[in-house]
Amino acid sequence: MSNVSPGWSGATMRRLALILAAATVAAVFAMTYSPPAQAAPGDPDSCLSPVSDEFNGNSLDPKWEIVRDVPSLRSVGGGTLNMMWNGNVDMNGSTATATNILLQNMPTSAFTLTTKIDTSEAKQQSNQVGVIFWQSEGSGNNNFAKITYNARTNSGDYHWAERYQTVNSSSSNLGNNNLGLTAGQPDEVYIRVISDGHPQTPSFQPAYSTDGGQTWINILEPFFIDRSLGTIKAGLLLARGENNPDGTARFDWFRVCVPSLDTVAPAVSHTINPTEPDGPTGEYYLGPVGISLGASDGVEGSGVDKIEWRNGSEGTWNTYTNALSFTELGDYEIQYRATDLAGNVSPVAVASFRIDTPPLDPAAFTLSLKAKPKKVKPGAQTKIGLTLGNSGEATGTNVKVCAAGQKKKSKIVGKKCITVGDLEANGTYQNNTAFWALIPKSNKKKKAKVTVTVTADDAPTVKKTLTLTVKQKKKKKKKK
Ligand SMILES: [Ca+2]
Ligand SMILES: [Ca+2]
Repeated sequence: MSNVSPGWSGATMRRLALILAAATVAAVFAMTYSPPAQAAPGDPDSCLSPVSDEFNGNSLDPKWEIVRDVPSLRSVGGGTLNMMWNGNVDMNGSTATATNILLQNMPTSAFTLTTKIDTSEAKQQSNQVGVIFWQSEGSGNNNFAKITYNARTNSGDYHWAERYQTVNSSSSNLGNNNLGLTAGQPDEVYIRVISDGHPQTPSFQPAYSTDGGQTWINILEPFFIDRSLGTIKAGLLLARGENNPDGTARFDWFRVCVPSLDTVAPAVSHTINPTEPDGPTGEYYLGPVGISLGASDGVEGSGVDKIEWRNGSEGTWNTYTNALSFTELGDYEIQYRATDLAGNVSPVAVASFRIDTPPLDPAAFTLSLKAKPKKVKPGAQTKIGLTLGNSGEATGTNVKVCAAGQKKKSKIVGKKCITVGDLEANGTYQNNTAFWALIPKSNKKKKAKVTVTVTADDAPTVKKTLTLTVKQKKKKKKKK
């Protein structure tokens, strides 16, 4: 295999190894075939093939083929297929003795097979219950694979999940094994197998779940079946009942999902972090805002292929991989949608939010004013300098400073307003010749005021008054 290009996937390598070992089909298939996206479990209404069975009614649907039928050890009732163990029988290597093996032809395209099993009476040592793939039986001609939940102890302490494939009556060198002892013996087990529909040597990835299908644990690597060894049938299996002659395994359903039969789009959802706007008024976010997108195609849907998103109602869609994070100020309308493996696209959903700056603290702006000279004669001018500080947490935006005189007593000459622009948090603005104030000649008073006003977006107005001393001529004392 040393000449194989390094870009080949592990599955291709294993498939090729199987093909070379079997030496039955052209290896070129393995080199040119790119499998479709694999199906995953879903909703019963969405992608069930005709071989699925909910086991309703009181008798086994005649669509099932039965190998070594023992009618007394099987029944349908109470919504389940009830199967009893039958001595020390098995399906492994040259042994093909298990009774009541139920089989149907599997789809030749990609599919996901899932079964739900009540294992509450499957807790004696070596009891095996699960799924079998079956092509043929006979001397040197045993071709099948069992994927089973195996109760390892009578005490209920341990179980394991196992996969044993037999090709031409041998189960050697096929990567067979179990997952090792796992604590406990659950009352309910799901077994699932995903096949990629390869035209010659489809792959089969087994997995099992003991938490109602929430968490799936792969049972070893995928195995491969050579179609040239016979039509691939699959169904249900019990084996190794010698310690549990009265035990029963109950199959709630047997579902085979074919992605092309899925006509139901995934359901989508999002979460936003923080969950509530953290701006002071609770109407907007200060940022950053995290958006996590999710999609579910149900228990027997074909599975979510991708989630896409964009900001706004136009533009190209981005494929979602990780949680999104936004920090820039603005109004957001995050549109998103999900597509399943059958190509069904969900309606567009929207996550809307705004990121904005907080209003400035009323105490954020500090303003000091200085007149030079401080004492001004009527008819003269004085320059007014100012120092503006921003001690708040937020930037002061569009900061503007304006000065106004006092009626008849002072007047601003020249520019009356100064545009400061943005004033950073903990920033200062200084202008020693900000304004010029004129004291009119007509002012006979001793004081004159100048009012300076600071405005900014999202900030309260700050006003400060500077009082000037008017230097009036001293009246000459009349000579007596
Ligand atoms: Ca059922
Ligand atoms: Ca679907």
